[in-house]
Amino acid sequence: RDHLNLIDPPPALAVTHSIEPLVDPVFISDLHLTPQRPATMRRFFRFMQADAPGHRELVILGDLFEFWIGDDASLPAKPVIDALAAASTTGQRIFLMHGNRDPLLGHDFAHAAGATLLADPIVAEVAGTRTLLSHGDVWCTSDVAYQQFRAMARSPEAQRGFLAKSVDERSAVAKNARMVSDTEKSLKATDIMDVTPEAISAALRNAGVRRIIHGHTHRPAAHVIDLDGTIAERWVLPDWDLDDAEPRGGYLDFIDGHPRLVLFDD
Ligand code: LP5
Ligand code: MN
Repeated sequence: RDHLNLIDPPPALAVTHSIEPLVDPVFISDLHLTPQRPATMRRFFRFMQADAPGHRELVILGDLFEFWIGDDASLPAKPVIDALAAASTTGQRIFLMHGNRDPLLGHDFAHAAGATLLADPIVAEVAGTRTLLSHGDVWCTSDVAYQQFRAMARSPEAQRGFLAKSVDERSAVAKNARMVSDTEKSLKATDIMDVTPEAISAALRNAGVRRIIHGHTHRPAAHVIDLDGTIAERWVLPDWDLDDAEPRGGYLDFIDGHPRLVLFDD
């Protein structure tokens, strides 16, 4: 295994940049799965049994886990990996994008789960429409401190360095980073933690598409945008927390080619 880790590309480089059309996908993101949130865990397993199987593809747009410190420390996630692997065995295609909490999800995880790691952002044909998919954090361009952290966390060199540390050491660093992040967020104005209209317009123009689907901001919505006199859409996925005082979660799928945002009411 140690030998494999030396020759595997770091997660930042292990991603796929182009995929076959998604015919009837369901999208989720920001589940932040951890044994510390058992109701959220249970809802994920129920989703995998009851909601996901009706779809040809499952697309996870980042932050599946509360945090991920490397595939060699994946034991606590075994039930999650098994649920994904079971779905992929039935023929469902599973796609996984990195989030800011789990940029270290790697080849071993993807292989065990039967999933394909996606570049962020990526353009794909989704239910008949060319669509730009992203976790969404890259478009939070007003959050300068975060963008600096992001550049570091996504760099192959920093990832190699972090993965070379012991599991205990990585775990301590990650827990500390989570605490720092929660403190910093409480001090930031909420609007700097959203995507900026400039970044979204530029991304749409760049990709030559009129539809975006992303997560990260935890502000589920369907936005209509005026892009150079044409109409574009931005669909935002909800985060999941069924253990919170305000339980929430949900997914996005398609009815006759039209996106539909489903928010859990239980
Ligand atoms: O995650 P969330 O929702 O709290 O807030 C995010 C931004 N914060 C982060 C930090 C993550 O939570 C930390 C996760 C740990 C992952 C472990 C593996 C990583 C390995 C990297 C390998 C090289 O993403 C937050 C945004 C918010 O979204 C809204 O967009 O505002 O940004 C910050 O809080 C960033 C801070 O301003 C500065 C950075 C804090 C971390 C500093 C710790 C240094 C140790 C880093 C080593 C891992
Ligand atoms: Mn996120």
